[in-house]
Amino acid sequence: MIGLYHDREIETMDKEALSALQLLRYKKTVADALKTPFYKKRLSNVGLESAEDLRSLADIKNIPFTTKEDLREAYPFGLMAVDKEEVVRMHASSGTTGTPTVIYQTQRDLDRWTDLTTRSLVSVGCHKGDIFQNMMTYGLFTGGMGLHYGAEKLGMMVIPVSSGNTKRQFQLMKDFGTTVVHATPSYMLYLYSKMEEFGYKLSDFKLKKALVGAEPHSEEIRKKIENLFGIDAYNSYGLSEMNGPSVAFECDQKSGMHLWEDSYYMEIVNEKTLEEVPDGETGELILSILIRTATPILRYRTRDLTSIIPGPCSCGRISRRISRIKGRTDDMLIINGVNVFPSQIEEVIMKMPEIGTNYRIVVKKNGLLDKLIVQTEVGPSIFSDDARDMNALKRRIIDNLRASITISPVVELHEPGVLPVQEGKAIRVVDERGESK
Ligand code: DLL
Repeated sequence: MIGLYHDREIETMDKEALSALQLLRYKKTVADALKTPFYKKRLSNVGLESAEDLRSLADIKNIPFTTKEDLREAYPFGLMAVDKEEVVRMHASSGTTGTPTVIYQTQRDLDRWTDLTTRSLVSVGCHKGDIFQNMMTYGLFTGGMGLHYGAEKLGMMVIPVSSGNTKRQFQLMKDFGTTVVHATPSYMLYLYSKMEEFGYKLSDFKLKKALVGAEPHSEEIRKKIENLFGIDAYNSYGLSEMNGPSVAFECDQKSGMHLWEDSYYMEIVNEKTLEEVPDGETGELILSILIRTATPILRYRTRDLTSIIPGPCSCGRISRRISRIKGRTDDMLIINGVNVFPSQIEEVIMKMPEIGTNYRIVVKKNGLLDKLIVQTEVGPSIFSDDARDMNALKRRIIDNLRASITISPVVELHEPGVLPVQEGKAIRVVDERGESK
């Protein structure tokens, strides 16, 4: 539905007005950042002693990047830019190693984030009267609470069920006539695979939309979710350092995610040279948050690989679109010297209609060489005891994968429901090579 906006003025402002707003907000963020010991030192090293030293958006390039390690070193209070009494909420992300990174918010910071999430929900056609079942984890993770308040503000009825307890998810979906769900894409597929076992069928539900995010997924996975449930699925991107969900969100055109540029300043750089890349070229997404005073973060290296989609979107929104996240700079596997992104494997197997709803990539040492194993479930009607059928399918998967990643993996086929599932983000890659890789 083109022309449905939450805040038409901001969402459709012209380029000059947007740039002026960005500069104003960037200066304010620098002024906040200078109140923290961390940035005071960092910025004075490059001669930025006051916000007024930032004269144009071009000057942003002189600001040093901020990394996850920087945020860890600043734990717990090194990046708090307001009095502790002003802070009303914190979120944290632990990642896989050690010290968490912490983000603080004032009430005003939260209000602005909420407004963005409302905007995102409106952009995919959600409205007052929708029943919103929030299957993302509530807690220090931002996925649950992040969309919760935006949905309430829009007037949706929120079912704050959080993640897990699949049987209960079905019961709530049926009894309350859920129209919109928010979940990880892997959980949506798992949900579908369990429907029959728990005694439900699609006609029990009134589901129309799924908002999926928090983990990488291919266009094939989106299509699978849409086809299995007979609904629309929209991609939602965010990270806790930038508040959480609603950094970038697809609109109803499903042609890339609008990165809300009035609230985040984006750059896409070559991950090695750290120079900006042209539109359309893939690089690492660098983000500065423009709408938070309690924890300002400038030029954050997200490690996420994406590109700017050139040209305007037919929905009329000014914020430029980024492509689906293609991987992370740190998730590339090197298998016997060949670079492989897990997303390449997913794209190939999920295109094949025989493949079920779950898969896993395992890498092992086999003597001096690496061994790539692709374990995948097959659809319930496909799995058979006939070894010839299964071997023929394996052969086709191997051929398709070799055409894309140039190496032949070992393929293991499994019955539906056999491979492990996570309540939160899916763990798709298990690298068992240890230090020797
Ligand atoms: O995952 C925030 C979020 C919650 C986003 C709910 C969307 C929906 P973190 O736990 O800090 O925050 O993880 C952030 O997850 O840097 C990406 O690598 C990945 N990620 C998030 N959304 C997507 C997506 C939340 N749509 C990290 N596609 C990010 C691919 C995603 N990767």
